[in-house]
Amino acid sequence: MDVKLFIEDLKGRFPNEPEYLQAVEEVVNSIADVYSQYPAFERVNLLERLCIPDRIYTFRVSWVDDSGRVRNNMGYRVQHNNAIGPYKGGIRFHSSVNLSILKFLAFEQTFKNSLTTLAMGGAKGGSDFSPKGKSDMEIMRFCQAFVNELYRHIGPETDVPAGDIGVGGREVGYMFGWYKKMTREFTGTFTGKGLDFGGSLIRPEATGYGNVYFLQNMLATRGIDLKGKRVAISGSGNVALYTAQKLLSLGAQIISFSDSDGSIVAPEGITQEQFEEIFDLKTLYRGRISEFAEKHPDVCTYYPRERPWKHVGKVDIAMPSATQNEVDGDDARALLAAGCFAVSEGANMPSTPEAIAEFQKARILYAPGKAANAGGVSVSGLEMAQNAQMLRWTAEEVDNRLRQIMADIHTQCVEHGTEADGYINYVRGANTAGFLKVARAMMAQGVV
Ligand code: NDP
Ligand code: 2IT
Repeated sequence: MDVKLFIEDLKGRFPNEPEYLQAVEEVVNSIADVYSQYPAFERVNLLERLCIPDRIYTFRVSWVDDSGRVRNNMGYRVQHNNAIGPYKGGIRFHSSVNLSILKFLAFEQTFKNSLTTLAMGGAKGGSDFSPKGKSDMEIMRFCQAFVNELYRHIGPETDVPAGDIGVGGREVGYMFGWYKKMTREFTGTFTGKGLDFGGSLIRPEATGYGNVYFLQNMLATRGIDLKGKRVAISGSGNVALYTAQKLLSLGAQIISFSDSDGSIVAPEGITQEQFEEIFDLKTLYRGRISEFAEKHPDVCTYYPRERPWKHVGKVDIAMPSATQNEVDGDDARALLAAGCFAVSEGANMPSTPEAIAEFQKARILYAPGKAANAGGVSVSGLEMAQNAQMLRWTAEEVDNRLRQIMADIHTQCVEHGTEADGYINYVRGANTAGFLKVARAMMAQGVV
């Protein structure tokens, strides 16, 4: 297969979708060798069918704000691939959302879900609606208007949405409520639900905890312990906060957080008490990270409009947990110069291709999001299993299964990504393992 020709063709057909093309290019480059070993794949043009989503729904979402004005946003659901299970993936509400971003996320989700060992296909949806500064009732009306269009296309065995940026327990609750009203059915069609109506214990924590478990597996390959390590985190939402919570419990130091307005850097690390203050600030009060810096100028410095990476000083580990393309080549070089020897991605595609090349050239431990952040969707899969059984498992049981799944994902990366010199190329490993399962299923199911 000619990778260059393949990518050029996709670029010609989807010229205005840079994030989608970036995600596809990375995967296609790393599976090209394996793909070529199976001529049967090429005969049925399997790769193209795997890269182009099965279908995309696009719709207008009209809702009424608190002043009585009618507002219009765009809504989308990208159903990428359901060869190994029902479509599954989160919903993102953020002003930056467009089709390119949701197509990249749905594409990545397909490989990630394949790695989880569970039966889930790949999807993603969302809207350019920004929840920031909206009242609770505005959020509710928006969620209802969004689901009023979406409900026809989803279902417990069809497509199961969940949270992502800007969508947490509150939004999932409102969407589930409207879905239930429209369909007159109580089913596990959304995951990340409240604990009283079918949600799974550990789902809120799962992405952050899972990323730390994956990191521990990576560190173990070099005999390194987390205790005392200095960790730079970006973001301060669901993924960032639970990553920090787990890291603190294991004795690591948290050096930074960020949000879309700027970053805080605490050179001596933050205490458990300070973490709890940040947790409440972001979850209970929906505040800005700058408010913590204003209150604690002795603990940290605030860098407005900056990402943390160039300001963290000496650092051992980076866990980008905000958004795509938030670590560029310069950031990667700054992290390496600061002593960083491991990067484990909580966000989806946070590192640019140039940054990934820097990490791999330096032979540091580098885990792409589709492996490292798969804990969230894994526990979503466990929530689906519990809903289907009408049962709820204990926190301990879910957490143990999560640990096992992250270990299994790590094993798959080692199996498919170990290079001749022993370096584990987690990008190649994750892409290859994720690809092969979906590819085998597609081959078995014919051209559909
Ligand atoms: P949240 O909405 O809870 O938090 C997102 C955080 O990232 C906030 O601190 C937000 O700041 C910041 N952020 C968002 N967009 C930008 C931007 N364009 N520039 C700078 N900062 C930004 O989302 P999650 O924590 O759930 O998601 C974070 C990342 O993790 C995303 O990439 C998501 O796709 C990924 N992910 C999430 C999973 C989950 O289960 N929730 C599972 C796997 C991956 P602000 O508040 O200012 O917007
Ligand atoms: O990117 C992701 O894996 C998520 N946002 C979680 C998706 C899910 O269905 O739980």
